[in-house]
Amino acid sequence: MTNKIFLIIAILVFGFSCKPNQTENSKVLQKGFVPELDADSAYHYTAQQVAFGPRVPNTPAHQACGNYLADELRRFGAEVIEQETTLYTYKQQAIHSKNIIASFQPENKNRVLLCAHWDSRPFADQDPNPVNHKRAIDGANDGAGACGLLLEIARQIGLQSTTTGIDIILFDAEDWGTPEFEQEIYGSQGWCLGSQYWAQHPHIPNYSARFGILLDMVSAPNAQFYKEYFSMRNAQRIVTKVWATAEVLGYNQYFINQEGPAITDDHNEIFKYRHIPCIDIIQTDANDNHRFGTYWHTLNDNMQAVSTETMKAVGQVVLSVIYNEK
Ligand code: AHN
Ligand code: ZN
Repeated sequence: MTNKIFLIIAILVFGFSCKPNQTENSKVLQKGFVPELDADSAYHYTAQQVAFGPRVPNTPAHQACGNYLADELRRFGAEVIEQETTLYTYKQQAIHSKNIIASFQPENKNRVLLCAHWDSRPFADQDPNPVNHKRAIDGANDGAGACGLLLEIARQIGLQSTTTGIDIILFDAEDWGTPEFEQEIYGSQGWCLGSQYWAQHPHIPNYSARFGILLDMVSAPNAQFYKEYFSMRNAQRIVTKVWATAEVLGYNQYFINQEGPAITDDHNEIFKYRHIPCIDIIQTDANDNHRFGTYWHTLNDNMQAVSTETMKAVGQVVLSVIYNEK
């Protein structure tokens, strides 16, 4: 055998033997850099929001918290647009709404969208005690937790940039859906007002992104996230990627590999008007008819409903997905 032929054979044998025996899941995780999410920092940003009091539109707490969120996102290096408008509730009450849009690498055409709602519900209409039904909730898990996590993700992006551009949108006026005590009069509309507005009036004409991830109620202790129905229908590829990433990271007690219920939420507005495949990571309880956990729309949705373990799981999965996006 000549040296040349030997060399070619050696290269071929070496090449094939080095081909990694990849499982479906290990393909989702390349070796690239992924920062470590600091769950204590996410918890802190959550507590800061809750400390303003319920962030109900048309209240001073809402206005102050909106300014806090926009200022923090700017401090992390994002370009921030505060999209303010008047919207109308199920009762046709005018509310002052502000979507907060934070962009990293705004000139980059390849974009990923992360979002959550930052308002808190004006009614604890699921509270076990009916005297509380017209009181506003802290919304620690339902609102603040997801925004706290997105602030921490923004801080990480500011320290070490991703390959794609990232937009973080904090929607307002998500949680003004017709309360149960008034459903007979008004029907069941009124959710997702801020995202409906943004999706029809994006901050950039014809705005698009490769995909979107909505976080909603992602901080309760022992939360479980099922593959939500509309996410599967409209963005199955993203659902698969996110749940496979969770599995590789060892978070499959949170991210359950089963299909879940169909949920009215901001992701559907984004798909409907902007045609961006968008998933919803949202807690449901399979043992309770897939309702959203025991804190949901009650006065118990306070800082007790926030766990750094759950936030770490969700935040690390999201970071892994966006830092592996080339
Ligand atoms: C419904 O209750 C129909 N959708 C849940 C949307 C929501 C409320 N997310 C948080 N709060
Ligand atoms: Zn809610």
